[in-house]
Amino acid sequence: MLSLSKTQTETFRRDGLLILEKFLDDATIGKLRARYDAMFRGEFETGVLPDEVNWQEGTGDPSLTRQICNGWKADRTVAGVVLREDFGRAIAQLMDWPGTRVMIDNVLWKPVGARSLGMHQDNAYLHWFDPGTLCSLWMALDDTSAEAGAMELVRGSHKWHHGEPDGEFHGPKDYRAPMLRAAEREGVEADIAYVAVEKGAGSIHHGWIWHGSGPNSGTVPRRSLVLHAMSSEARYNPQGFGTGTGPVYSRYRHIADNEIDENFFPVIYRADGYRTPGIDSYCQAA
Ligand SMILES: O=C(O)CCC(=O)C(=O)O
Repeated sequence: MLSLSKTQTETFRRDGLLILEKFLDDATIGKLRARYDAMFRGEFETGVLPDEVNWQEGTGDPSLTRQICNGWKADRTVAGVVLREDFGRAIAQLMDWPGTRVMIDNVLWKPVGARSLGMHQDNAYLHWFDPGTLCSLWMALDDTSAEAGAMELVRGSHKWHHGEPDGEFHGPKDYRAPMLRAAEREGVEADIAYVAVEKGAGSIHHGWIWHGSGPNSGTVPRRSLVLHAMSSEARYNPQGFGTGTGPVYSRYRHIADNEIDENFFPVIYRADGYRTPGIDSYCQAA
């Protein structure tokens, strides 16, 4: 059960991030790892394809981080973690939201020798919904270290200029360059927090926090699962459909209104006790 103290909430509001102690048990981690093997082989348990499949065995570039987005739609073991109510409650508490919806999950696997992930601000890609802000829970499925390409979060950078997408995400030569340009513009030194934690631990970051990670020069893979959440109140903003990740995720729009359909972006927690109907039985079927 993930539950955050008042002090952690205050720290999050000041720094835009929290490093968390272990909150996922080893049995769950073992099951997730087995599902990662299957998904990157192209085996999708529910028969539904994830929204983005950026890497598959046999065709994927071995020097890149393997990535699948919205694995919860394809695999109920992943769904059982991503759709947890306590995760939604913790995020709503930090962001002062009435509730929490899943915007996207990331199934990530950075093997030994893989290149970096470019530093970016998540919200820069999200003009297609309003309020276009995320809060993300990053879960380590392996012990992580700076050497093995741990995620790097820049403390306080959620209060910097809100920029536009800048640079490559997968395997850029200089993964910190866009963030360093932003720091120079602010006239500050970047204060980097490494998410160097044991498996089952992780971090939470605000959608305007600069983050990314270096190459995996260690001896173990770095697998992780990320829940990127938006407010339960979020609505589509059609003016942003053509920008950032809009072209992918606006395909679930209603023709008649700007409601975001819960079947594709489920409400996992709301202060009045509401959760999207069916998600608990969907997860239990795993
Ligand atoms: O795992 C990483 O290094 C970066 C992941 C990321 O961009 C995110 O969780 O928002």
